[in-house]
Amino acid sequence: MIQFEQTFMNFLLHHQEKYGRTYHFLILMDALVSAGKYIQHYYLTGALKGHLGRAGDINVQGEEVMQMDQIAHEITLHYLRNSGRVIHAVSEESEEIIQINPDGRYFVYFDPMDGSSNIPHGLPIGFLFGIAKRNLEGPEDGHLRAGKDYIAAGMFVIPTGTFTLGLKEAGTYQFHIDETMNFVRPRQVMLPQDPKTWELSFNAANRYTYDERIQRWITENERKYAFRYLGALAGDFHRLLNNGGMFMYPAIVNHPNPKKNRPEGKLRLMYEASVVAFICREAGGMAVDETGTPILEIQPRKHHQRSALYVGSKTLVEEIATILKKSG
Ligand code: AFP
Repeated sequence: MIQFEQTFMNFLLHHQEKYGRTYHFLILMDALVSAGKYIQHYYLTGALKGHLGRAGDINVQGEEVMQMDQIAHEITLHYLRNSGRVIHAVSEESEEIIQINPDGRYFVYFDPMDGSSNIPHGLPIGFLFGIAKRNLEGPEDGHLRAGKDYIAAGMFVIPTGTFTLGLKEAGTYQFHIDETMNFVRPRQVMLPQDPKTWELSFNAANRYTYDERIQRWITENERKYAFRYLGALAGDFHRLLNNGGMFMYPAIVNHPNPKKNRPEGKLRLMYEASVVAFICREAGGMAVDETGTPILEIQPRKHHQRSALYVGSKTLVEEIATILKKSG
């Protein structure tokens, strides 16, 4: 018996109709989903084609390897340009802000291949993006938008074939890729309330480099939860959304080699922390930085700004925020 599935595009058309929205967002989303599928394809066939090595390596055909991150960046830019809807884009793979179309309607902030240490192993990586809309009431100055001003944020887990999209004040939905390369079977995701399935996710090797208050919290609480860490935010956050708990990448402030401290955190605010914070808010959770400030409230000063991140189930993140707001 054939099981007919609702496609992502059909879901989105209905969403736009229900909320009286324009077709412009559909065109932009079509571009991002096309990019997601192409990146998925390149990643799946990358080992055979020799794309999973480091840039500068020579593959079996004797050609110089183009890094997967760079391929993913080029694919995404191609589709964003083609959409005609994007004013400028910020990409993890580009030093500068990429000016695209002054008459566009949206800003897109993206990381086309997040979790690069997984690439040589063909393990899951992420393609993360946040979208903000231009000022439609008056002149647009092109300033960088805080997460609270995003209208949508999404994440592809590649090559697993899952796509998660948070829509402003309308929830978070997950889709799976099918054999025809369509994302199908929308399912609304809410973080589970019951702590029974909650997990903690952080790089345990960094544990003793965190602020003492965070170290203390870990010691007092870790036995209550299972522990999982993949090293690619999309994969770790995907688990978290379904199981609940907290992912954290705290500031590094007690490294034995002070030069290796990262008081501002490691993750990027605009296309990592704010993306998962937005998706998480729409799924009933929250996210804060090292000062306990909600990630979505942080106004970026520069496009590659970093931030510490605590994201997940509200009670856990609120507990951490209270600790961080008290002086050490
Ligand atoms: P890379 O893309 O440089 O591997 O960084 C991935 C990432 O930004 C995020 O996806 C992970 O959660 C985090 O960094 C992993 O960092 P550690 O390797 O320090 O644990």
